[in-house]
Amino acid sequence: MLCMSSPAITLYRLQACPFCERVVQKLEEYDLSYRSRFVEPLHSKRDAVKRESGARTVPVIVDERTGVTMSESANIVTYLENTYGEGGRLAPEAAAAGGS
Ligand SMILES: N[C@@H](CCC(=O)N[C@@H](CS)C(=O)NCC(=O)O)C(=O)O
Repeated sequence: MLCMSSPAITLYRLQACPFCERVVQKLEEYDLSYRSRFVEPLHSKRDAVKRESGARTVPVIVDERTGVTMSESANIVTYLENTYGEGGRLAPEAAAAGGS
């Protein structure tokens, strides 16, 4: 369930991971609040992320607003652009217009 104090977006990430930083940059560009979950550096111990996405690589994003769970940084960036970027279906101007 969503509530005001818990961000809709969770980012599974690793310190100093350039793929994760690409996603962070996009989230910040769109001023989206998100929660970071830092995964175990050891690949074999990444069960939490494997349960979410089916893979052990990060970044992984879980967006409770849309029900999307996704890995692969390039796909995540495209998803964020299409959803929250200019003209995106949940972009601020679409929300302000009361779009469905
Ligand atoms: N093609 C993936 C590459 C992601 C990737 O290689 N992430 C690293 C961390 S920077 C990882 O999780 N590698 C798996 C591993 O370390 O076993 C993407 O663009 O998201």
